[in-house]
Parts: sequence; C-alpha cells; structure tokens
Amino acid sequence: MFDANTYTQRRQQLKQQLGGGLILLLGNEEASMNYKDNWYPFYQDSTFRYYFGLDLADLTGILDIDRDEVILFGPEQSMDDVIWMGALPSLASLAEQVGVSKVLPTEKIANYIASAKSLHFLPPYRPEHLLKLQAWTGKTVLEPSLPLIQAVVAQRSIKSEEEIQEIERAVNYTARMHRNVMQFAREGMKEHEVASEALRYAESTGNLLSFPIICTTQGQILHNHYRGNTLRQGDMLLLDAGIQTPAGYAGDMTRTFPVGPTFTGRQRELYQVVLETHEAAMAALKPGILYKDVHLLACRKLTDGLKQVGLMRGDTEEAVQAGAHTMFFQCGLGHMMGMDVHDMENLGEQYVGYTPELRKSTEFGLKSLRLGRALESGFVLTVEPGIYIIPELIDMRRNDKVTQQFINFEKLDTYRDFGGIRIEDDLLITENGSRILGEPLDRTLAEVEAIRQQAL
Ligand SMILES: [Mn+2]
Repeated sequence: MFDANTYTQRRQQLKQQLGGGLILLLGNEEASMNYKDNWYPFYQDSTFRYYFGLDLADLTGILDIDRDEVILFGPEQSMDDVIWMGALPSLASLAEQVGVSKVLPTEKIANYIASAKSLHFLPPYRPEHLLKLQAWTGKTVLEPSLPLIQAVVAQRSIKSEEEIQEIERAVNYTARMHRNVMQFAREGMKEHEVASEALRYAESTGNLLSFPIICTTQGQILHNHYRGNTLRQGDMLLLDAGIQTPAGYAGDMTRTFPVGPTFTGRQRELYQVVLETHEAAMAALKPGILYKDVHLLACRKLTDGLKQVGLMRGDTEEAVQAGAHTMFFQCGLGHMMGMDVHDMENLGEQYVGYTPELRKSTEFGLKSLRLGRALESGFVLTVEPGIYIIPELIDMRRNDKVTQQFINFEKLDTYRDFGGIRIEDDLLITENGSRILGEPLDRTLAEVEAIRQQAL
C-alpha cells in the first residue's frame, strides 16, 4: 500500500474530472468455491484498490462530489470474525490509513445514495456487484457511467513514478521466476511439475501470481491450462507467467525454450522470426504511435520472416491486408498492464484500448488486439508476438483462395506438430520512446541455449 496522500490525491483528481454527482466504487467480496466458508483466494477490485488502497473484503467507497465528502462503508468485525480470522483494526483506523476520515456501516448505503442527483458506478463484472447495485438503487436495469469509466481509464492508464517502481519490482520477480524455470525443466518431467516450480518460486518470495500459469509443450494453444504432457527431447516449453506484488501490481512475461540443450533447426528458424518481430515492435514504441500500427508492423515483419523460411509467399503488404499471416499469429501484439495483468479490462476494451474514433476491429486477428490507440508517456504494456501452428486452422483454411495465394500449404503440412513460440516483455512508454521494464531475461537463441546447456 502507498502513503495515504497517494490515495487522497487520486480521489481528488477523479472528483475534479467528474465535476459532480456521487461516485460509488465497489470492493470485492469473498467468493465461495464449493460451500460458503471455503473461499477462493481473495482478490480485491483493482479500481477500488487504486482509490482506497485496502485489500480487504466487503468494503465500498463513495466519493460524494456535491457534498464534498469521501466515505468508506464496511462492516465492523464481529467476535466470530475475530475468533476465526483474528482481530483487525477498526473500520475507522483502516480508513485513516488511506486518508479517509468518515466511515459508515454498509447498511447505510441505500439511504445515502437515495438523495444523489446522479450516481456513477462502473460496469459490474461479478454477480454480487449487480445484486448489491440493484438492492441499493431499487432498480433492476442499471446503466454504468461512461464519464466515470473514461475518467478512471484516463487516470489509471498513466502510471506514476511509485507505480512504475512497483510494476518494475513485479517484473523483476517475474524475470527471476522465468530464469529459475529455464534452469529447472528436464526431459521426462510433466508440465505440472515445471509449473509448480514457478508457483513455488512466486510464493517463496512473498508474492502471488498475476494470472494462472501457462506452462506447456503445446504452445500453439494460446491460453493452454492443461499440464499433463511429458517434456520430451525435441519439444519446446512455453512459459507464460507473471508475478504480482503484495501491493497488487503485475508482471507478465513469456519465454519459449528447448527441453534439450538446443533448439532443432526448424525451431531455430521460427524462433528467430519471432525474436526479430519482437525487437522491431519494441523499437517502434513511442508516444503518439497507434499500437494498432505497431501490431501491423509486427505482422509485416513476421510475414517477411515466414517468407524467408518458405512458409509464406507473395507481397508482404497484400498478405497482411488479406489477413494471411493470421494462419500463424491469430492474436494481438499486446495489452496494457498495471494492477491487472490485462489492465482495466473489466472497464471495457473499447474504452481502455481504443477511442470513439478508433473502434476495435471485428476481423479475425485484429479482434483479439486489446490495445489499438495512440500510446502516451506513462503507459505500461506488453509486446508479445508469436507463431502458433494450429492444425485445425490449417485444415479450415486450406481451400480458401486468398489464403492459398500467400501460404505454402505443402510446406506448412510438414509443420503440423510444430507447436508454438511466444516471446513477451513488459515496457514503459517514455517521453521519447520506451524502456523494457525489469532485469534483462535471456531472449536470443544463443542466450536461451546457453542457460539450458548450463542447466543440463
Ligand atoms: Mn500478456
């Protein structure tokens, strides 16, 4: 948690931005797994945490602009709570830690908001939030506040110096977790044995994971959470994993490395294509450039590389315009990152990654690009190109005339069992360009093979 002044200033800025009305910010509740008292690990709502700092369940914050007051609503601990969970500071002293001087019991919310001229709240993404909002307002159909969404997105998109330090700490731990796994993995292990080493490392440092680990020899499945395969000589292992610090800031990196001491010939070729695409995309980052254009630049670079390998052919620009490259790269180049690994995705991708003038595309490939808009100094984002060879997609597009023009199916058919490669780093947009966050993590062919050779 930051100093109380940080939260006071953040709330002040939000109130000024909105100008009037009442802002309701819902914290999260505990979520039950299979019966009421068996909970998933608690996860606080990131916007609530951004403005109120507290990482505890059942809190609600109100910024009443018209009455010029900030109130933290919550329960006081009962003796039962103390017996089962230990004593906590009072609601008033919790509030004081984040610069809030007025507290009220949750039961008072409905009365309090009844007199508000206009009520601003964010889109509920948990059913409990919707039920609460319905109960407190007496309305069944609820319209989230667009001005509030826009103000929160504008504020949270630009990371402050103390946030950047915290994100960099998360990325440092993330890089160390990856290095640890690159040294740990062995032929004959199951994917879950490797994933558990990543988790062990994260927890041993007093941190958490920022999302469930992707640890797979089947890297072509973009969000593969199956971990039952055995690592075999000749396989590559793709690890997409990130650490989240106790303050709630995320890291998110991906590396793909050989199970043996070296990549095979065809793995080297395609790894180099992804690496050069990754470098070209990172080099293009600067304030003012559309991230969509960086994505398209990456698609052209990837296509050029695939043409050299002989998997694609024809004019690069035409191939990308026709979407032929999505045979290999079906998703977006990256996303915003901060307190959420996909930062603020609950507020709506259209508002976080796009603008009213730049709508998100519905085309295959571009529809999965979470960030398209012009970059600004202070943004933190990921760059994560990849090559994913999906046999079902090859078969689906085999008879497509446009695709046939640009794809060498005869050769591609010999790559059906290739798998997937992704390389992902986290970057800060600076005044003049960008900066890779965190300690360097082995990325080139020579670096990755060296760490594997030392480990084996
Ligand atoms: Mn990512």
